Formats: sequence, structure tokens, C-alpha cells
Amino acid sequence: MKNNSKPAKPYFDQKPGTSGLRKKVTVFQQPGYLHNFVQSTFNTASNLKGNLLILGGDGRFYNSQAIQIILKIAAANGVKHVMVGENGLLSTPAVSHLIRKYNAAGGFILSASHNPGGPEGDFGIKFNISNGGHAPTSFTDTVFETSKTLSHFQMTDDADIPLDKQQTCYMGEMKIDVIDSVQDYAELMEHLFDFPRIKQLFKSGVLSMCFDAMHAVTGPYAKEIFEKRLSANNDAVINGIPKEDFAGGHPDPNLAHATDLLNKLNAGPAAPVFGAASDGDGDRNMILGQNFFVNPSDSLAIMTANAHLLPGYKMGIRGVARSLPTSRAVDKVAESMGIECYETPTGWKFFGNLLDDKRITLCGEESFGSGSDHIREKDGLWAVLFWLNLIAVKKQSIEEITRSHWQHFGRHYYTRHDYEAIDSDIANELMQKLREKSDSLTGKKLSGQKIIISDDFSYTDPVDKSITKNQGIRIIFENESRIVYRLSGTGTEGATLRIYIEKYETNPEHHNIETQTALADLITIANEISAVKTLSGKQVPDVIT
Ligand code: G16
Repeated sequence: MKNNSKPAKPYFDQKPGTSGLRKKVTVFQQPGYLHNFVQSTFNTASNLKGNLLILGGDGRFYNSQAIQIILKIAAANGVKHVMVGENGLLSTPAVSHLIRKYNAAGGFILSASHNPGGPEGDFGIKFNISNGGHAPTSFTDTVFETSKTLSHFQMTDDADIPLDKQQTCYMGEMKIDVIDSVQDYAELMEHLFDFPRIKQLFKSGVLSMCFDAMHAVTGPYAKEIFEKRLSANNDAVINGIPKEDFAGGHPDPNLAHATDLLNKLNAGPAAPVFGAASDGDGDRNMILGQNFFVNPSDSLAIMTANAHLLPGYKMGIRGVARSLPTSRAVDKVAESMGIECYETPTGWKFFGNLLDDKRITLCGEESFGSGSDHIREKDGLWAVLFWLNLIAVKKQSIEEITRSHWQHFGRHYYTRHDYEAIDSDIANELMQKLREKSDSLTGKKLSGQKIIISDDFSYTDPVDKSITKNQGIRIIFENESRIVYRLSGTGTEGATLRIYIEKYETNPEHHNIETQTALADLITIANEISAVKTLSGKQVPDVIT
């Protein structure tokens, strides 16, 4: 038997963040860096041996090389069968679905999500477990500990496998299927939504759309689903060819980065009536109408209120969940429906237990993520189809649907201010000062409003009772306004401070104020409490969403 054992170089910086290990490409290109992380994962996930593994990524720079490395490590670690996407492409939701559909032991997703790509950009790797969802913290902690002391990794010396066509081949005894990246996922979507009804609306010309794939992984998925299966307008998908560097763009579906889409949607009466975008790996979404933006927190609330109108959810929904910084718009809907609304820390992994335990059907986050129990990841194209189906049922525009929701439930004005690439020590100092200050704020009045809760958010998982502390400083006012501060867990340069600000307004006559104006007083308070300008040296946030 061949000796596949090679000496490993331990690394000390492989602690996964909010969603897997994300670093500069140049970090991943260090000798044995990826190998170290992957072998540590194999050591931790003993069930991979003799079983099926799903493998794919968002097509960014280093995707193909990483796939070949992982295949050889998988073969040497006794994996029986690997399904890998054609050209190495699989969206994050598609991986989650394939794991569940084919009873895989797990899957590797290669992506740094919405972070820029290319040789100077970011790369990332994440391991999803057999339920299709993120590995829990206990698992990633073990991987991290292993990666610091690993002495050897196992890897065959086989030649690279061609990934540019669908085929079945072998690496030693390990079977490799290079599969259609889109087929299984598109079938799942057809099962959840009323495709004939949406198609009819496209064909009648009443509905037209523009989906910006941002030169990332969703291009082939969007073309198959929107243009082929739903007969949308011919130019429905823009930037639909995946590129290693996302054509120099930043594949982040928000108002700051999806500028091609915004220009199309704001181009006057001939503009498409519906717009959407997704990110690098296809799990985020942004929803737009003509000159109208749907805040992701509102999107979750509107989905919750209307899910029963769509085929996949016609039996109603069990409960919902949102992350701490996501606005409390969905709480109002849950309350009126008499269902449970869970508040979790940031990170899709916290929804996993709630979904597996059948406590919730829908979940979402302010960071342009929404999803349901159909998989264990957030799902960009699913959200787009949800909205298309809703338009087809309600025969209303995006703006009309959103405004009537506000009229009924009230409007949560909401914004997030990001201060990026701050020195990590300064960012930690800022958070520590806030933590120290937060207790004494409870009961005080600011701008005439009493603070009823001020603390550092801690979460007890209702299923496994695990406790996750220090998840963000929250300041809640008597009139339901709220400020939340936390440091991002996905950046690759210094620290990113996120300040989330929201205000609840029930009077429809006050639903037309520009968001930053509506929140101006709270923004001032948030800046003053944190002393963000003094400490960061920045007078304005780098990104406002
Ligand atoms: C990941 C996580 C999300 C989280 C987002 C932002 O998304 O899966 O749960 O909300 O990061 O996290 P942070 O605020 O810590 O940067 P993605 O799309 O980057 O995988």
C-alpha cells in the first residue's frame, strides 16, 4: 500500500469566524496551509471515511487548485465517493441541498462569500455537516486545536481530475462524479414555488426582471431558472458568467456594490419591475422594485406574513428566527400570528438546531440573508423566487406589497453603519468600553427616551442548552428604538465595527421619510455613546446599508 503521509506545517491562525475560515488568497497559498485545515477537518469528522462528500465553490481565484488538493486528501483519507460541481462550481445553498438529498457525510464549500476575489482578494473554506448546515462551534474548535499541532497530512500523488465536463472517474478507489451544478437545486426550487404561475406573468409581459449575478456563482443557476424554466425576459440575468475575480467587482448584493442593477432598475418607466442580486456563493439576496429597496429585515417579516400563500409553505409556518441585529419587524408579524420568534446571535449556524428541531420554518438576517427549512443555509435565489411568487399571487408591485405591510404592522426604519479595517486593538477597546458602560445605561434617558435594556447579548440555545456569550451590545429604548454594536466575524483586514440602528413607526403618515433622516437622532446617540469617531479616527462610516 502506498504511503500517502506527508509532513504538515502547523498553523496557528485557522480559527473559523462567523462562517468558516476566510483569509487573503496569499495566506491560503502558503505551503501546506489549506492541507493543514482540510486534514484537521478529516481528523475531526471521522464519518467522512467510507462515505460521500460534496465539494464545490463559488469559482473565485484558487477554487480549482483547492478542489484538486481536497480531492487528493479525500482519497488518501478513505472517502468513498465525491460529488463535485462541474468547473468546480456549486453555490452554498446547492451544497447544502446535495448533502441532504444524497445523504452525504458532509461537504466543503470554497468561498469567501461577498468578499472580493482575485490573486489579491480573499478565499475561504467551510465544512458543512450531514444535516447540510454549518459545523457547530464545538466541531470548529476541535479543527482549530488540531490545526495547531498537526504533524502529518494524508494526500495521494494522483494527477488532477478534469472538471470541465460532467463525468465519472476514479482516484484510486474513490469514485468522483463531476455533476451538473444546477439541476438538483433547480428541481428543489420548482417543488417549492408556483413556477407555472410566475411563468404566465412573465409571458404576459406584466412582469419583467433583472437579476445581477455579479459575475459570481449564481449566473448559471439564474439563467436556468429565470430564463429557461420561467421564460423571463431574455436579458433577465446580467453579469451571469462566473469570473475568478468577479470581473474586478465586489460581489456583495447591497446598495453600495450592486450598481449595475441599480442603474437598470432606476432607468425610468422602461425599467424592469423587479430587481435582485446575489453574492459570491449565492446565499445572500437583495430585492428591489423600481426606485425601491426592500430592507432584508422587512423582507423576512413580509415573507413570514405571506408564506402560506406559496405552495411550499401552504401548511403554514411553525415559527421564525432572526439574528440579534436584524430589525424586529418580524417579531410584530410573529406576535400577530401567535408563533414563536427566536432571537439568535449573528451566524446562520445558530438557526441549525431550531430548524432540525422543527421549531422554525423561516429565518433571516439583516446581512441580506433569508432562508427556510428546505436546506440549512441561507438561500439567495430561493428568496428571489419567493418574491416573484408573491408578486404573481398578489398582483402587486414590490413597493405596494412592502407599503401595505408597513401600513398593517408598522415600519421599522433600519440602517447599518460599518467602520471597516479599524485597528483590532482599538476596536476591542471600543467594545470593552461599551460593555463597561452598558450596565449603567439601563434606566437612563437619552433624547427624552428611557433605556429599558442595555447589555451584552447572550444566547441559550433552546435545543442543546449551549450558551453563547458576548454577542453584541444592545441598547433598547422604551419606544422600541434600538442600537446594537458588534464586531464582524467575516472580515480579513483589521476589525469591522458594525452599528445597527432601528426605530419603530406605526403612523403611516410618517412612513415616507428617507431612512438616514428618520434615524438621524439615534445615529447621533449611537456615535456619541461609542465615541466611534474619536476612537476609529473616521468621521463617517465606510459603508451604510
Ligand atoms: C456570514 C454568516 C451570516 C452573517 C454574515 C455577516 O454570511 O453566514 O450569518 O450574518 O456572515 O457576519 P458578520 O457581521 O460577522 O460579518 P456570509 O454570506 O458572509 O457567509
